[in-house]
Amino acid sequence: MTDTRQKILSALEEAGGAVVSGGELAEKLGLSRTAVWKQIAALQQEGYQIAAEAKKGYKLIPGEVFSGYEIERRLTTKVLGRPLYFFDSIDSTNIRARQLAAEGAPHGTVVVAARQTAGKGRLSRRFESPEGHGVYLSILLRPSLPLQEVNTATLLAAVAVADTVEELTGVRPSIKWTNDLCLNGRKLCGILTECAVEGESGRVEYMVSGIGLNLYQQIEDFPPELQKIAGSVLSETGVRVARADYAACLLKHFEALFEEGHFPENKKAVLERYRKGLFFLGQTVEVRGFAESYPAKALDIDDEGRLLVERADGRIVALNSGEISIRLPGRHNGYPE
Ligand code: BT5
Repeated sequence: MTDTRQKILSALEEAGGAVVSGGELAEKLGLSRTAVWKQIAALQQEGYQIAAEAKKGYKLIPGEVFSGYEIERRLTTKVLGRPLYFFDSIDSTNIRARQLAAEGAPHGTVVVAARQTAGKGRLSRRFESPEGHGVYLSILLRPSLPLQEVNTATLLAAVAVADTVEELTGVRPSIKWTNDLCLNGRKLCGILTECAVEGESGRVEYMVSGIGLNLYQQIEDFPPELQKIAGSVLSETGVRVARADYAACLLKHFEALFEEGHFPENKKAVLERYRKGLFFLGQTVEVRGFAESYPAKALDIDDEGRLLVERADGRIVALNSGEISIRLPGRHNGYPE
């Protein structure tokens, strides 16, 4: 957003909903009244509701605007979101972040969208990302991490989202291994981490942590096949907070864990917080692999972020997320996998 436009917006905001005359704005900014009017029209185009009152001036009508500018003005981070790319609509923020990575975009680059037409879940599943209902965001990281640490880095994202929802609503979602966040058994958030690895050295070139968070849907807004399993922060807590606040708050929490905590030096602490958030440890779950499905008791997460389960014959196995999905007994209504 241009400097002049920002100044006009600030003047309208400072007026707290009162009318500000065009002449006053023009004088303050050294513009003609026509130039002010053009800037107001541009602000309206960007989504701000501004009423023009004949012979009086302009007033800002409160309302949520989700844009790159609204996120950036709330950012408290040093690294994440600098730079930040915002799209009203895009195929997938993960796809865009990977393209940017290939073009040399720096560590900390963030891509945010108000809507995705091809939001990706794991194993080519689809993540519903409708306009006006959530935040879809990807963070590009260029950590110097060995490949085996990438898995635990993905768990960090779940802790950061839980911290965010808790800060903004007072309610902490639980984590369903590996990376779904749930409230009242409904999935609010999915996380997809993708990475590029150099073949010879096994060095991680970059990773993209993609986070999709349902904020405002009511259950009937979800497609029928998701109505028993999905929820939004609003449907489960009754709290509605602006999407720009969520995006900025999420980047703050992610940065606190990843940058300030110097991941992986703080890995133990991250894993501890992750474990605390998990909601089915100690319970019997159904493990569904490509080849077989079996009941097992969920015991713990190991230091690589794998789920340790005890099979009926007493054998303890460590499960990787890519190959396995978990169902809770009694939730065969299609509980999120
Ligand atoms: C995930 O996969 O949940 C990871 C989703 C990651 C989405 C973010 S959005 C920003 C970034 N850009 C992308 O393109 N992706 C990332 P998975 O665990 O495989 O779960 C997918 C399954 O969740 C689907 O098969 C549905 O059953 C369910 N699902 C789809 N959309 C949902 C939604 N909006 N809310 C809750 N559940 C959903």
